[in-house]
Amino acid sequence: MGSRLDELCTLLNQAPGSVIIQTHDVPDPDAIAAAFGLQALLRLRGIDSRLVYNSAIEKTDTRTMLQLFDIDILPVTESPHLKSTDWVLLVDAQKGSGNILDLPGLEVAVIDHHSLRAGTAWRFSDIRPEIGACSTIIASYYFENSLTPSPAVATALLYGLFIDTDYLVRGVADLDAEMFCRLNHLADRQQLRTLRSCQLSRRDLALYAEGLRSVEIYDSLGFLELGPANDSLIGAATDLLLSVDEVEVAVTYSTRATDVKFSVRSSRPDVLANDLAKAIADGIGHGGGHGHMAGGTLPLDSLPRGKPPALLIRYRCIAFMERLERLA
Ligand SMILES: [Mn+2]
Repeated sequence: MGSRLDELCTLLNQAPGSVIIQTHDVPDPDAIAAAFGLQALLRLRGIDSRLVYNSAIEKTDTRTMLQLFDIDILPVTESPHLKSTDWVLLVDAQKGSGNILDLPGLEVAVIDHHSLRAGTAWRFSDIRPEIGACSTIIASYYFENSLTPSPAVATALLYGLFIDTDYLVRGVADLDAEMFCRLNHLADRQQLRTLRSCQLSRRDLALYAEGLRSVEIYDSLGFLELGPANDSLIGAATDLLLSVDEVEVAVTYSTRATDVKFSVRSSRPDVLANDLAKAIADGIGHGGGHGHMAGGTLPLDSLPRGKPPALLIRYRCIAFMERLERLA
């Protein structure tokens, strides 16, 4: 029996055109690390690939990763070479999840740690929702095949693992902990400190300051409203809100040019963040993620008239919590 990597390489060796590794839109450190780690791994097996993402890289630490590790990833808009004969491998995302652009090529393979989306056929799939970071799965492909990641790949994967698991406290599986130990031997500590020290921009800080004044808490449910902010900042603000003593379920939202972006965190085992995200977006947008960490988007033109997002989101969250209590 070959390994999963063997299986993937056998498939990709039949590609009629280029192999493209695609992350979800607005890639975060875990998505970038997983794509970078996989590209280097495939190269060890003689398979060349190109990295592509859609939209923007918004966070300063994610941008710094590209420089620090010399990661060659281009936005779709700067990738005119994309063809319908390409084979696309998705990392940290799945087709149809609302946060991934459909490229001209054929999506043949996926490696992800989000919950399985039904109705998509893959020629290779490794979807493990119980794992804390996609970087962990990529790291395991190295060690299972007795391969050693380069210091740059190990450091990137370790940072991706840190960010998605909130420094090993959120959704950590045994495999995450094991890969932490193995990557930790190989990673560059100074580079990790560099990344840790550039997570916020000054503009982010100003948005935070304003957002913190908006916090409202009802029982264990906390709300925070941010000005027009990027996805990563919205996620980070929700982590901060969850760290407030009384708050066990945290919801942050931000009204932007064309949509309302929201993020959900839950430390309560009976409240699944992804279920709450789906309830918030029900019929008007997209929502999903993990049990501890989720989010979604509501396009502005799909919002019911006369109901400001702040009211709509509060109403839907409170209704969700009441429904849970009735079922309990
Ligand atoms: Mn991830």
